[in-house]
Amino acid sequence: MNNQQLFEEAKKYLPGGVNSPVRAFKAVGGSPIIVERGQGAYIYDVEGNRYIDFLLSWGPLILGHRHPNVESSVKQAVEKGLSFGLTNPYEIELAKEVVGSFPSVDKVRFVNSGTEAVMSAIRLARGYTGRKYIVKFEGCYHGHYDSVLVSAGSGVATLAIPGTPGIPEEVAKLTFVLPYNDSEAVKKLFEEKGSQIAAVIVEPVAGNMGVVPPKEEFLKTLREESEKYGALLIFDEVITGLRLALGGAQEYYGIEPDLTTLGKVIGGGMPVGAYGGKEEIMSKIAPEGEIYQAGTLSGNPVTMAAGLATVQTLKELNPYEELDKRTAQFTEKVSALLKEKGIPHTYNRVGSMFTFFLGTQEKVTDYRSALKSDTSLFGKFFNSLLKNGVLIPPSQFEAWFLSVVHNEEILNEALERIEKAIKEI
Ligand code: KE4
Repeated sequence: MNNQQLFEEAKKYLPGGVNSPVRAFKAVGGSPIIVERGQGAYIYDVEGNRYIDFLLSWGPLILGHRHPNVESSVKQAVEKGLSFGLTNPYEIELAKEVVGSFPSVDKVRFVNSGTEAVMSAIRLARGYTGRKYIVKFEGCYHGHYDSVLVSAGSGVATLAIPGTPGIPEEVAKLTFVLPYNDSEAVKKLFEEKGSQIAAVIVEPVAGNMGVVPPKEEFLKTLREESEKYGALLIFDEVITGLRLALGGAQEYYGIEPDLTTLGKVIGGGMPVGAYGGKEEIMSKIAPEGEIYQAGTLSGNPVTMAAGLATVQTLKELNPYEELDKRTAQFTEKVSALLKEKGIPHTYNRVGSMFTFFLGTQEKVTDYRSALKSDTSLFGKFFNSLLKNGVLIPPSQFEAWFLSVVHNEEILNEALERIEKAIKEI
């Protein structure tokens, strides 16, 4: 069966034919591709079409598809069994690596998704502080956990409203939503409600409204204000952890949070999440402390083996400077191609994560400015790229990625294909 037929088949058994909404290509139109396999910088659909992959599974594949170190480590683990429900050496090894890479993390707990990491970190923050309110930022996504799947209320610092049916307003009302990069709004909210706030959670570099870097002072303000009022600062580094640096955005910007959530890269492509922080806070988690959190497949040996091989390979390669340079050159060239064709756009990049916002030339510094982009033009761009063998995220408001195997030759081929795609928009 071809892509279309398989998608029809999928729709008989899976809501919308997918296991995660964005995969249905609703934001860009057209019928989604069904992926048969990946190799290095490429993925192949069931029809055998090859795409240069800038989606990279939404972030985990910083080493590209099927890196030999990861694959052999997973094979070794599989030959010993898939799951034991008791502690195995791999999870101890990976915990050691995470603690070694993040100075702010004395102890870490593995879970099975970024959502689960965020849910657990917020419960821990509420249990540790005895407070119930949390703060998040418009345009930031922290997984599909009720307390963070909320939208901004009417005013700036008003209580949130449910982001989807199924979330009781009583739950949404325990979350404040502020504009990203708005330090004044942060100071004002803390002045009014600081003593009731358990935690502030932030993507230190936003990836889910498209890439939006933190303004000078923003992260510092969050650190100072939360410190001042006894709230915990949670850096959601599910995307940025081991992406921007081995120690994530907190290393990159030199700001230490109280808790960190991780995912994606630390599982090397296998289902994973993690949360960690200072001993003083993490010691409150069961069975050491009383705040409960658990999971059948947490610390799964095959997942841990994939993550361990990924982290160890990143430590060997230390690819961050080279990735930063190569991505800078690549994005400059894509921008030149768009300019040549007279397509209005702006782009943001931090290290090897970046987003082109089409149809707008206003710098994108928060969710409101991101919304100024032309999503139907983006849809045309996406589908023209796909037809020319280039895969980017099927939504304007996501991050594109490079991997260590996106070498000069592949990027030059990508640029030729992008140029052709732009001409065909
Ligand atoms: P998961 O539960 O999807 O593993 O992680 C949730 C999450 C938490 N925090 C951040 C900063 C995230 O970016 C995510 C998940 N990212 C999206 C795409 N940017 C996942 C893609 C999808 O939902 O299919």
